[in-house]
Amino acid sequence: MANSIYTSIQQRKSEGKKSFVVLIDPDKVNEHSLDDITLKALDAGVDYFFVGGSLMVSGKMEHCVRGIKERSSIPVLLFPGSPAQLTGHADALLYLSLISGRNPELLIGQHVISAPTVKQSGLEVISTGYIVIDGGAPTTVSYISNATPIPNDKPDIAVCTAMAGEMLGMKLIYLDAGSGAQKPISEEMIAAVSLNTSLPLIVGGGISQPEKAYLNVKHGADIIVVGNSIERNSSLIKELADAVHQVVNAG
Ligand code: 1GP
Repeated sequence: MANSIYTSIQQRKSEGKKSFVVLIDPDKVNEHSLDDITLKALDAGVDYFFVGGSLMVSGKMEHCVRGIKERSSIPVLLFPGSPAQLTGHADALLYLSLISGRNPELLIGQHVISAPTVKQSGLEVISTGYIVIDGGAPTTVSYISNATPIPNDKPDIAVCTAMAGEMLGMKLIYLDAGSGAQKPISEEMIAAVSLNTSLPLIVGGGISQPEKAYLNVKHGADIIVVGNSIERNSSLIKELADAVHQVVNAG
């Protein structure tokens, strides 16, 4: 199992480069919108696609991943809400453990059940400490996970959770306010987590403005993920990617 995607993420971080990710929910796209999003993503220099969601009703995961791969060379990482969303057609799997929650199924239970399938898939597996922050109102992830999100005004809890994830050997930290969050994660919380861990830091949930994406990377996020706003207006892809890519840190 090659390590090429994670190596590229680490390399970009060590060079101070910021990455922009378009999140695709297979329930929300069709052939036409996939054409549109992949074209715009290629034009904007999008770094990765994430594909998945906390709840998927269509069962179109594999079809969607293949559709993206046929249309672009941008790496595709699975961001699965459950083991049912696994497909070997992607380039890598964010192997998420919901370390902000206390639901044992999402900390380790589903991993045990899916471990043989994951191993056989040949996917590059990237162990990810998944930290859900209160986005101002219940989101699909906060409801489905049956786990309390971290209050958005408690950066210390997020910091300690991320530190624990790093010391447990996780390779990425993902701070998520949940898809369509009313309130994206504060720059204060992003800065605190970034200062206290050395892992690449992914931030997503409720980001709709290029200015917010810019501020997030300025405050230490390495990878910005946007889904909902792009589903509503795909022209945002270029503005968001440009806002993220304009920030380069000194390593
Ligand atoms: C959700 O972080 C992602 O898990 C992206 O959120 O859909 O609100 O952009 P949005």
